[in-house]
Amino acid sequence: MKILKRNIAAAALSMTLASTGGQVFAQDSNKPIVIPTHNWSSQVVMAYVIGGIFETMGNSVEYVPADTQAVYEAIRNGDVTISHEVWQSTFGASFYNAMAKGGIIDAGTHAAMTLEEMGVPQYVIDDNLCPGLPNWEALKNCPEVFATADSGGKGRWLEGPQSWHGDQMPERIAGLGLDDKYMVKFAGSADALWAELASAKKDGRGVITFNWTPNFTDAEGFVFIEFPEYFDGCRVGDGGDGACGSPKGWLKKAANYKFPKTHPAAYTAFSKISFTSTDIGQMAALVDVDKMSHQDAAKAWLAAHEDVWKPFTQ
Ligand code: TMO
Repeated sequence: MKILKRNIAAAALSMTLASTGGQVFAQDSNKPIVIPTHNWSSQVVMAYVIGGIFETMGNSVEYVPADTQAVYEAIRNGDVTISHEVWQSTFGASFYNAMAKGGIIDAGTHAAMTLEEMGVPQYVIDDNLCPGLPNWEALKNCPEVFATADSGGKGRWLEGPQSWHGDQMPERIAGLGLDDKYMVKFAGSADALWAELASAKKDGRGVITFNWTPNFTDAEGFVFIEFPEYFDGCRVGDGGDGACGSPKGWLKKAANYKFPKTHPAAYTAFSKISFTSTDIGQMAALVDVDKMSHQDAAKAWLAAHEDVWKPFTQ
């Protein structure tokens, strides 16, 4: 009993209390909050945006480049503190696999709805380069429109880096019975997708690439192909035949399970953070259209949108 009492007293003493806007927080640890950076623009800008928000609250932050799938295991183990863009289609499985092992928590969902899907630039539809698009069945009649020098006479799907999806797109092509007419090429980077879209537009030629929304391309117009509707279990990795499109999905935040305890004020702010499609499109455009560095883009975004982020800290 005596020992128990002493422990409680010690715990009470070590908990310095701070008050913000009516809420009382135990003070955040001065250990850095570790934020991962990945290989698409909005994610990196948002890393610095959220890090900047934490810094205004007196926290220290650290950025680490991280693999987009392995990061959930790193968060579970505590090597990385948060993930601020958990896209359902590409990373939902890795997130929930890590959660099932214990150590990673769901820290809420952004307002933005997401889609990560193959599609074509708006002019492909407007100029009727493949009549019947965006319905996927139209693809059967025009592989030659999407053929390139390296596609062996088939139509080419330019997929993102393989670390995002694994073999889902080759498996989908097979599942849909399109494999005698289409092939997949993996891009080395997001920038390679944007370079190919720019080059195809200059020539007015047909092109199919992986893309997603929210993104900077929303402003110009990008049309996602409409595949058979997604359902749980339709992918080859989940036991299905792969003949389905991507889910109209969520965008979540994740955290190591100790983060609410070590940094209660920062965690509370992180749990409130909810970006819209507009916010995320702006973050990407500052880099991919305006050609700013990720850090400068984050600074500019924070300076211009205090009305959006200040309430998360209150
Ligand atoms: C994860 N991503 C937004 C690139 O599809």
